[in-house]
Amino acid sequence: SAGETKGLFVPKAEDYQKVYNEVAALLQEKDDYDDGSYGPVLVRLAWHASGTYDKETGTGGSNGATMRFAPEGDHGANAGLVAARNFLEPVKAKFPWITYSDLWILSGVCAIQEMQGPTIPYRPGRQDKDIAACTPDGRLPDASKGNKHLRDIFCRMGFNDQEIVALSGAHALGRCHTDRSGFDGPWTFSPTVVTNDYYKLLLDEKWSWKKWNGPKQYEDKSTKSLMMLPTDMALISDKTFKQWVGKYAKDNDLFFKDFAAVITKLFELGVPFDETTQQSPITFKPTA
Ligand code: CCH
Repeated sequence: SAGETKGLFVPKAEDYQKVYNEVAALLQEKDDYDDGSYGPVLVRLAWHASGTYDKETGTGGSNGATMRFAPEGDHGANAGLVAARNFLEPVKAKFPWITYSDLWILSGVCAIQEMQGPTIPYRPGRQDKDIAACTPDGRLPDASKGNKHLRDIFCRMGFNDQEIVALSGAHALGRCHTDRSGFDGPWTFSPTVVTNDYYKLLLDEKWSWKKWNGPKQYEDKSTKSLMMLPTDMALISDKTFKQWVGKYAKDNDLFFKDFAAVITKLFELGVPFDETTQQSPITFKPTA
C-alpha cells in the first residue's frame, strides 16, 4: 500500500505533525522548568547535535544523534543537555518509528515555533549512528573566545559572517547555568519568546565585566540581571559582525526570515536526504 514498503512503516507529514503536537503538549505541561519552558534547552540540543559538522570530512552534524553516547554526551559543551534528551524520551517511546536524530531536530523546530518564532521547514530522513561516529571534543564554540574563533568554528560548518550573526540571535532564548557552563544568567528579559531583543540589548545597553568568582562574562549596567558572553560581545567589537547586529536590531522581520533560513541550513548539515523521493519540506502547524 501507499504508506508501506516491505512491511516497514513509512511515516507521512501527518505522522510528524503528531510528534510535533506531542512535544508541544509536553512543553505546555512541564512549565516548572527554568524560566517556565524546556523550549530553550531543546533548541540548544538541536544546535549542539548539528554544530559538530565538519564540511571537509563530512563528519558530525545532526545525522547520527551521537550525543546519546558518553564520549560526546560528556563533552563540556554538552553539559546539561541530558535534561533535553530525557524530556524527549516519552516522545520516543510513544513514536518508536522516529529516529533520535530526526526527533531532536523536530523538537528544536517545534520549540522555536511554539516560542512564537518563525516557521521552520522540516525535512526528516536522519539515521541514528553508533558510538564509533561520536565526534571529537572541541568542535563547538568556546564562549571565552573572540571573533577569530567564531569564524574558525562556523566556517568549518560552512557559514559566513551574516549567518553567524543571524544564528547568534538564538541567545534571545534561555540562560546560562553555573552548574553547566559555569556562566550565569539570561541574555534577555523574555527568555522563552523568540525576538530580536538580543541584538537590541547588545547595542542599547552598557555592558561591563561582571565582578564575581566565575568565568569572565559581561553584565548590563542598568539592571545587572542580564548577561553577555565574550563571544556575544565579539559581535559588536567586530565591524562586519556589528553591521548585521544593527540590521537585525532594527528589523525583526528580517531577523525572522534570515534566522529561519540559517537554522534550517544548520539542522540539515551533512544529512543525506533521499533526493529521489523529492520529498517537500513539512511545515508544522503551531498549536497556539
Ligand atoms: Fe548558545 N550558549 N552559544 N547558541 N545557546 C548557551 C546557551 C544557549 C554559545 C555558548 C553558550 C549558539 C551559539 C553559541 C543557545 C542556542 C545557540 C550557553 C549556556 C553557553 C555557554 C549553557 C548553560 O550554561 O546551560 C557560544 C560560545 C556560541 C557561539 O556562537 C547558537 C548558534 C545557538 C542556536 C542557534 C540556547 C537556546 C541556549 C539556552 C539554553 C538553556 O538551557 O536555556
